[in-house]
Amino acid sequence: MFNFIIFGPPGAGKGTQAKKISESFNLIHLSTGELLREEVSQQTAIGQKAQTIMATGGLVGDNIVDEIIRNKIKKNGLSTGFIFDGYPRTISQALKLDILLAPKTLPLVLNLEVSSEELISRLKLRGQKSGRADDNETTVSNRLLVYAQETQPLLDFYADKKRLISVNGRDSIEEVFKHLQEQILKRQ
Ligand code: B4P
Repeated sequence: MFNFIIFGPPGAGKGTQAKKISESFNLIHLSTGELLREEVSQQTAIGQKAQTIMATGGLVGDNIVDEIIRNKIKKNGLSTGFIFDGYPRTISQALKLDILLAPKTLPLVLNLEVSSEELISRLKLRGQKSGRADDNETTVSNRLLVYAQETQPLLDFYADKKRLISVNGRDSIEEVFKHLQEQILKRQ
């Protein structure tokens, strides 16, 4: 059984690819962005805390996100693999995830590489189509900044542990998926 993390900056295509990978390899797709948006739409206590942070492009507190993930892992058990999407986003979250998973099932990281110009244009387009509140120009530039400061350091963290695989995320959705599939199959 294998676990994977789909990794990359905002708009890299994590959600898009995680959905395809989960269907193709029978993995449970856990997107912290999606789970947090659900909390916001239901206006739970967590959702109320997360709402303003997400709208400004910041990161929701580690404790909140770790708790959400811990509950989901507990509920599903470890017998089916997971694809974690948008999690971990900080070193603290990454350390916590390694503790939650059994040593032999530590996740491999699939990193999508996309230029900032491409990310901005994709998110602008998505903002126009879906109306997602955090896909406006001001929030997107803050999300990219937060990514560079808080999340990008995870690339070295996982590279040092020999658990990082990088793929060109600028190609078409199907091309990117094909390259990810090849990488996953090599390891199964
Ligand atoms: P997320 O929901 O994770 O948002 P994202 O990074 O923008 O999504 P993604 O990279 O999945 O982009 P997508 O596939 O949709 O997070 C939202 C917010 O939640 C964060 O800002 C933060 O506040 C909070 N949060 C989430 N997780 C957290 C955590 N662990 N800790 C703290 N806070 C957390 O792709 C984007 C667009 O590009 C789509 O429109 C898609 O159609 C298009 N696209 C995708 N691939 C393409 C390709 N190959 N070519 C052309 N277009 C493509």
